Amino acid sequence: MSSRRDFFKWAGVAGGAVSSLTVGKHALAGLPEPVIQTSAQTMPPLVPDTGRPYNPVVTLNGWTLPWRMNQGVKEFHLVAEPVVREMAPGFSAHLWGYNGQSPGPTIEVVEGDRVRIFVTNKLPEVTSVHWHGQRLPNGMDGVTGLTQPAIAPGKTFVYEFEARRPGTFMYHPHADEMTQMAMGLMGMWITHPKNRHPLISEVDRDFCIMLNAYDIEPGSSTPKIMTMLDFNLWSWNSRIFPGIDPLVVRKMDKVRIRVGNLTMTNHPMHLHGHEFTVTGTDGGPVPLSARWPEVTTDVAVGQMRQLEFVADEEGDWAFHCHKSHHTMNAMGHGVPTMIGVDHRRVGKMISQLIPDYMVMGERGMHDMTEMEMPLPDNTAPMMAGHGPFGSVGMGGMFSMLKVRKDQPRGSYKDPGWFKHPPATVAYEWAGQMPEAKRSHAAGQGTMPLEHPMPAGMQVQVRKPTKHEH
Ligand SMILES: [Cu+2]
Repeated sequence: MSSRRDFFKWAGVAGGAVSSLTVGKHALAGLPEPVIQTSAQTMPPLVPDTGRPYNPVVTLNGWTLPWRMNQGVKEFHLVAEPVVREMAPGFSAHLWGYNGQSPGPTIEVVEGDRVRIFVTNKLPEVTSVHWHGQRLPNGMDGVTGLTQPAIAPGKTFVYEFEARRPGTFMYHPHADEMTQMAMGLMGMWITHPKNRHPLISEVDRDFCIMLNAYDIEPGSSTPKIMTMLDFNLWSWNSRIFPGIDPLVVRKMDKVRIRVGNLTMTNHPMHLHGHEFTVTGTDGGPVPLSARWPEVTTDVAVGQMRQLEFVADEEGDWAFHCHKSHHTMNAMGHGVPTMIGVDHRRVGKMISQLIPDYMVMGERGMHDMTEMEMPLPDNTAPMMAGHGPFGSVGMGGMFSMLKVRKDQPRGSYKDPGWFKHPPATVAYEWAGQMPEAKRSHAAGQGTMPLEHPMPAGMQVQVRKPTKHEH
């Protein structure tokens, strides 16, 4: 639900887009009242009704912060506060965020805008806001102790600077960062170019994804803040699949996806069915001569990347981090590999002692996606998400690019599952299975070993069960 306060007047919904706001003159002398948003739904783009028109971004399962114009200055009010974030249906986390949500709302401005941001601290400890990647006066950079005093609980600070260069940015605290970022305190910032820019294309759809990660013990709801590497929830905008909305586009739309990474590791972002180009990084637009096509691009910690492509293939295309552990939800890692182990007998013995005991993993882990295993309350299933052909077996940093030729222009409504044309879906072979033939080259490498291994020697490899630092 969003609270609409007196001097933020939403100018109505038109064509799936919300117009930005106009503000009563009497209030301009004071602090703008904060706008709060607690719904985990993707909010329609906030179309500006002042200044240079631009095609606004869509933050998946998030929203854009309304502003007011005050004598030529764009004013925003951020409130750092504890929030409850539904990370997926049936699983909510107690996080820290801004204006009711983690991550905080996306801030969207135009190059050359004079911006004033009021930051109120409703956290139990000091904070500050660093405007990651921006050109600004040193004293506005938001590093506690270095460029400003800390914002004490209950206090409000004012940041003011000109949005000097266009691009994708982030904002996050620079005070007890380990705690505050582990708790979800972060957001994205988009600066649109002032004029047509030779290196920044105009696109039909412009999506924002903040990569973040949490360590929340199954059955609990507050992240462990001391975790350095072994996070168990890998999220986009503090949501995990199947809680992440699809990226819905119309066929032949030019699409931009902006990704920022504030986790503790890198994420190779992989798109199916299309090639994209990285058109922008933290430092700004990439020169045309330095661009190349890719299907996976790594986004390292603290980086921002802009991926662009024309969505010219219809379908439901997976889009995900390619680290396979990052497309799973809360799980313990101290589990040995059980593939090939027949432990039916021991399973039977244990279940006499523990009736709910379940043998798992002896055929791989896909069974986990279909088992109705009893989970503690407030726990996301490890791999889930139901597709048209059964369980998708994914969690974490996973969603879909849904390309449809009949998707209305500007509509982000989920069109449902793709209807595949006849004879275009992988199918089961129903004929005879021929005998396997041995390759003639078997056993005759081009570089034969001088002392060949004794016949029948086998090596067993087991993944370590603990991360060693
Ligand atoms: Cu990842």
